Amino acid sequence: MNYSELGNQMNGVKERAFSRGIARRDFIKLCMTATAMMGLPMSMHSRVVQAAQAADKPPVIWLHFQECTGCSESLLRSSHPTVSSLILDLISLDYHETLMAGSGTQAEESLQSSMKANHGKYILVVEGAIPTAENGIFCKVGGKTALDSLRHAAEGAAAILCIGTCSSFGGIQSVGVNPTGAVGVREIVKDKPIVNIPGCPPNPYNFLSTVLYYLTFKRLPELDALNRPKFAYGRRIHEHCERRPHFDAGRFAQAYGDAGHAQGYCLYKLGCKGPATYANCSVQRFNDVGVWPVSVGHPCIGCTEPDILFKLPIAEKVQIHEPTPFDSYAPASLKEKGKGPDPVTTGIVGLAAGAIIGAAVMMTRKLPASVETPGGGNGGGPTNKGGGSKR
Ligand code: FSX
Ligand code: SF4
Ligand code: F3S
Repeated sequence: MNYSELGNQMNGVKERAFSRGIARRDFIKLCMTATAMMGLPMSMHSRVVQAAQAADKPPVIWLHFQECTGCSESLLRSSHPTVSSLILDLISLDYHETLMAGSGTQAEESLQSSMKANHGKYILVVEGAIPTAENGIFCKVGGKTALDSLRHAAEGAAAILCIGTCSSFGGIQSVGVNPTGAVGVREIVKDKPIVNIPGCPPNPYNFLSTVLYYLTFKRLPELDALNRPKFAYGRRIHEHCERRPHFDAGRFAQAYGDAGHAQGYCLYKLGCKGPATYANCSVQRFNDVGVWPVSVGHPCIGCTEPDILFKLPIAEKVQIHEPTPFDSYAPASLKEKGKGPDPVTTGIVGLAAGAIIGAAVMMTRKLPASVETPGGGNGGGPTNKGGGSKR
């Protein structure tokens, strides 16, 4: 599908403004990016758009436990508000402790009535780990322990989305001696489909794409062995890193602020965990300016990996499994001197091996201003059992 065909297709979709004021052009861009992120062909874009416009919004109950609320913050405080706006338009957010206006008894009643009215149909989003030591007394909301609240809410959920590494794997409060016995949802709930969207915090696009996939196909996306959507966590960061040509050429920053660091050399010797971390940060990046830890000179600390984040020292080097580059990488000699490899060239050449994400993201950036799009509500539905397949 070329730009012109896409524009015609979108102009043919019934125009409807989003209640939160998302411009039609932004709506197209978000859906295109999400479609590409999900690894779907661009021809599926219209299906994603239709699902995003459907009238029925799935009820969502969002619980907070042991965490810093950075997951909600990163989603809601983005410099570009359309991702959060779209998410909030796609779902019916019945309960979210940090967003809802009500409090105390009123909030508790809202939670209980939504769970009762939507039993078996709602999506449960969990943010934060669950303390299990001493019957979970270390985290209580509304007089109930997180442990009891999770078990009760999980009972009537169609599926559970764990946003962030805390609810996925236990996160920072679970490391070391773990005095509160903090664990992720998967250690407690065994009989519901669970999707883990780790990251500390995770990229909002990964959450958005998971919700859109669910709305579009009425099932959960394919998952890896850690219940992470393969479309977002199927590859190691190292595979598409803009510093990869330097790694392949043996050019490493040896210390923060040295000449190699300043020139964008590989951060492996500073402890970068990219070679062992499955995530799409190097492709999808964060915020409008498109940064991610490695792009601003900090080694990846493996925040999507249960056995790396806060468990391996930042400076410790991980084992390299693939010392030689794939044929599809941009040659290391591209910028032998100067600032380092061009990230766009590296990203696109690297992605030619299988991902269409980069190309589609570039496409959305080039979308002509004249292409407009509708907005609207959504659809929900039952789910499958998700995944558990190997990476
Ligand atoms: Fe955990 Fe989320 Fe890290 Fe914080 O709430 S994944 S501590 S960024 O924000 O749960
Ligand atoms: Fe990029 Fe880190 Fe791999 Fe170096 S080790 S190429 S900085 S992901
Ligand atoms: Fe986390 Fe590493 Fe990405 S630290 S944000 S997985 S670059």
